[in-house]
Amino acid sequence: MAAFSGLSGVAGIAGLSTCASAQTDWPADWPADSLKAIARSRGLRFGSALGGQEPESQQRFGFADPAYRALIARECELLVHENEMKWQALRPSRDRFEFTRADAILQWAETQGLSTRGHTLLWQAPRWLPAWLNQLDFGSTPVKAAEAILREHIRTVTQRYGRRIMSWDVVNESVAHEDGELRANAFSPHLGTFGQVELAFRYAAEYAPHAELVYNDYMGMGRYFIKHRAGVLKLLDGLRKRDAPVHALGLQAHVGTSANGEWSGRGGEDEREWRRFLDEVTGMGLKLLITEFDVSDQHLLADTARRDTEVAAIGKAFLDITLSYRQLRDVLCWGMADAYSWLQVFGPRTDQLMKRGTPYDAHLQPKPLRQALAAALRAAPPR
Ligand code: 9MR
Repeated sequence: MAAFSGLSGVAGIAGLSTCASAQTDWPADWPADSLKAIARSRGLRFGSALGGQEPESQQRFGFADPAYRALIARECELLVHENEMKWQALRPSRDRFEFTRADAILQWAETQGLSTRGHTLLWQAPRWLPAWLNQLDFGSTPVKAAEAILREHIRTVTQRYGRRIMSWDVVNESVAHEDGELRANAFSPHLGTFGQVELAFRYAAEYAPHAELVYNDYMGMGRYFIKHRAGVLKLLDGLRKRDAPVHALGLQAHVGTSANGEWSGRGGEDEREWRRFLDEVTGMGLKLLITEFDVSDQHLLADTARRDTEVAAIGKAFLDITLSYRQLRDVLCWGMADAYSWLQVFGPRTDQLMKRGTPYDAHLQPKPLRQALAAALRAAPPR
């Protein structure tokens, strides 16, 4: 069992990954049917996030590992940049765009025949916007200035990639989890918290008329998300009433258990509430995507076998319900292997064991969660 704790954990995982990197072929004992083939047989598409180096992050990213890239190419037909298309990555300053890292991943995806989703044209929380924007003086005509900055960003990014990106997370996480209200940021005094969302979708439709335009958020099953779900419904309904060009809701699907067992929600009432939510969203004429699936095992017992079984069961319960909606066509994991998962850094386990919330372990060996994904995809009603 690999331990994960800050820098020593990073070194430990690095060692494991060197050993994994020696394998460049698909090992004979890996699953015969790829997840993308299983998904395709049901009219679905399967994919994953992939990240390159991120300055100042403790997280490890798999793009530099040939074995991990081979795994992604084998299992996936969709790809999304984990970080490289965010404002913080693309916009070192107001007057500069930096596309090198985003381009590299996109080019690799294309050589492998993968389609890339774009994430994200506006992440509303100030924490994930660049410091220069958070501190910006919008001048004497602030509404015009704010509109111009948002428009320029969306125009430049979408036009650079054109039809190479056919689906965009236009706006990410506008709704505050705690109270269901929209998040304030540097744009909100000038454009409004709702207004900036609407504008972002209008600009995206103007400059990427070919693309599927998605609102992406992490509201999930369970009581923990009651206000969050209500806030998302209110936002989507508001956008619809104003005829804003929104096509789909991205369900991030970071499922799992919290300390009080409330996070993921399993059991009758939680599942009914989740269906009610999905019914309302699809009732608005919106499509669904699973955009960032993984399972947090932060509060599960240490024993590896039991933990893996529980992780698979939590994941499968969520997938079975959610995949029953034929309006859902795309399923993406937020990373395919534990060594490269954000879960190791955000909310680590108190026993410092590596979290096991993705389909493959740190040696790139498949786990019960991979089987659960395969089974859920197989059981999905055909599209
Ligand atoms: O996994 C991503 C991590 O490497 C970044 O540090 C972080 C901030 O940019 O974002 C993580 O990805 C998030 C995604 O962009 C939006 N939904 C939640 C994801 C996990 O935090």
